[in-house]
Amino acid sequence: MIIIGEKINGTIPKVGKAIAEKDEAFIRDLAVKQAEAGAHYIDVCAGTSPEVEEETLIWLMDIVQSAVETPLCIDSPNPRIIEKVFKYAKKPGIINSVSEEGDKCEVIYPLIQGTEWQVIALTCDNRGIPSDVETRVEITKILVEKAAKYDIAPERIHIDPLVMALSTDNESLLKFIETMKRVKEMYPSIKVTSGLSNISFGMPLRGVINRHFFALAIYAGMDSAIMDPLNRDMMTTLLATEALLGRDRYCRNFSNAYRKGKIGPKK
Ligand code: THG
Repeated sequence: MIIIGEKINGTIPKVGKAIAEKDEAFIRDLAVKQAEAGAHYIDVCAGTSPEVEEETLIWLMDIVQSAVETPLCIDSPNPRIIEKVFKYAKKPGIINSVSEEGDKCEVIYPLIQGTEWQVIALTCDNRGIPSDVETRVEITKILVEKAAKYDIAPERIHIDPLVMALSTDNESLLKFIETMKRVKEMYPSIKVTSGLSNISFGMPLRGVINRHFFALAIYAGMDSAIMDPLNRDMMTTLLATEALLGRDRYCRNFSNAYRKGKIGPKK
């Protein structure tokens, strides 16, 4: 599982406060802790007003890059902001995200052409977020075909089918899995990703729902997750599920993580 650490996000109240107060140590600590917990990429999202988004992102990127070697996942709804901050990244990471809304692909794809950058592609367009499998598959096709024009191969694309809340769509997980299967049939080397908390909106025991969603999505072939690697229960679910699926020889990862106190009850 490719882990994209989500904690440096200005929409989380404590992080928003740290950004407002220019608390460098707080951000640095989040970067170091997520890297130590196993994040392969560190998501940076300003979550500020548009006027200060660019400077905030650059500030966040600088702190993370001076604290850890882990590559960035640059998270902004505005492709023009991503275009502006892109040059401050010291090594290839992930752009979060493009979609079929507006001219996102036309701005981002040329930026990463001829590089090793990857991109998260959301299955939505100017009509909004589809809840059916068919439209998600159709949008995926367009996103991948456009990418090919810039020599961006499917293996550099993480499709994010934008999971709906289970409380509003009872078939949300089933549709996510069906979309993943159809997308991978078309493009076997493509990656599928998701956040892990949308599924449980409006429900009690959200953590339980999120973790079981994760286990089932892993089984169904999800490649990457935008998640909190400091959430011990979630990391326990990840390692347990991978062991159960025969992806952890001699259960070594699971046992080592336990021995080091990374999973299970806090020592
Ligand atoms: N898809 C893509 N990008 C995304 C999302 C997605 N970016 C933003 C968001 N969704 C993912 N990021 C977050 C960040 C923080 C939280 C949820 C999603 C959050 N954090 C709590 C905290 O840190 O205090 C609790 C986390 C926990 O312990 O589980 O709520 O869907 N492409």
